[in-house]
Amino acid sequence: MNKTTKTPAKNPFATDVLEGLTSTPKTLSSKFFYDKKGDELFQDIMDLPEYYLTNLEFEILDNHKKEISEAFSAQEGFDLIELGAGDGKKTKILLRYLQQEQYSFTYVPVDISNNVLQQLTSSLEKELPELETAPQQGTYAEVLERLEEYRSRKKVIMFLGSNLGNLLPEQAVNFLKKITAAMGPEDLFFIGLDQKKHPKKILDAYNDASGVTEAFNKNLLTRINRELDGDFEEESFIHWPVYNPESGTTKSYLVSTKEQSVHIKSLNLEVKFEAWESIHTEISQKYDSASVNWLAQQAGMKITGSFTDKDRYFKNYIFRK
Ligand code: AVI
Repeated sequence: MNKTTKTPAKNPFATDVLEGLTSTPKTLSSKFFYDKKGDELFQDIMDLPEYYLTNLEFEILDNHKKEISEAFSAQEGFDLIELGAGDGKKTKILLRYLQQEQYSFTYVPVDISNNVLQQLTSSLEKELPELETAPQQGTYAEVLERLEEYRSRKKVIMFLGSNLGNLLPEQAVNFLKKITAAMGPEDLFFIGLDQKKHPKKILDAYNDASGVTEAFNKNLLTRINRELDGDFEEESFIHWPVYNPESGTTKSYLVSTKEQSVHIKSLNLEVKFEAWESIHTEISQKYDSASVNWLAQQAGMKITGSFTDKDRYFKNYIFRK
């Protein structure tokens, strides 16, 4: 008789938590911030006075929409593929302008969250009813593979909000290499990257006075408690972001304020914390011209244009193959 062993379906969150909390030093991955509550908290972060990134990118797109649209345009029209589309607030500036100026294009918003995509499409139906949209749900990796399908005309791939900064340098290069591989000679990659600036300005953006970013960071613990049957006490951890002006890296931590043990039932795991031991949860990289040139070169792309605000705090770049 044949014996079949059934392997339990892999849960990426469980795998990541197990690996991260049994490593030294302890880590958790920021990609798991974004459950329903995390999506809402990130929306609130974007409205914070300290979180300058969103408003500045909005302003850059608004001030330069004509030049950006001209760079995007192609005689046969183009597909505008946005990775991590979110609520589309910033993109709508471009979409509205492109439509008003009668550019021919299809908007392809990509997001891992079906919920986010549905909200975006219904708001677009109301605000820009004539817009041609083709939403795609999936991880960046899945969608990058599917980009093969968009070969019939020019592709403009957009990646706003300094989302690249949440990847470790090696992951960021691999991600960009995949984008390059999906691009033809006419295609563009349009990316927004937060720049190095006064360390206090950066630190304040990740340590807002009202505590929204703290709740966003701690939501990882709540998620472990809910989804993996854990017993983290959120009040026994503090949110602690640090910025290194040399590397341009902001790192966020959760620091245990006492010696404690946490039990995560579904992983059959007991995690011991020394007093003041940390869990590293997020990296938010800030860039300068040397680091952006390095990234482009590593990925096999050229920077052919850039747009910024009056303080040069944030930049949007056009990359080509
Ligand atoms: C989504 N990402 C670019 C944000 C950032 O700035 O790194 C996430 C975030 N983390 C804390 N505040 C905002």
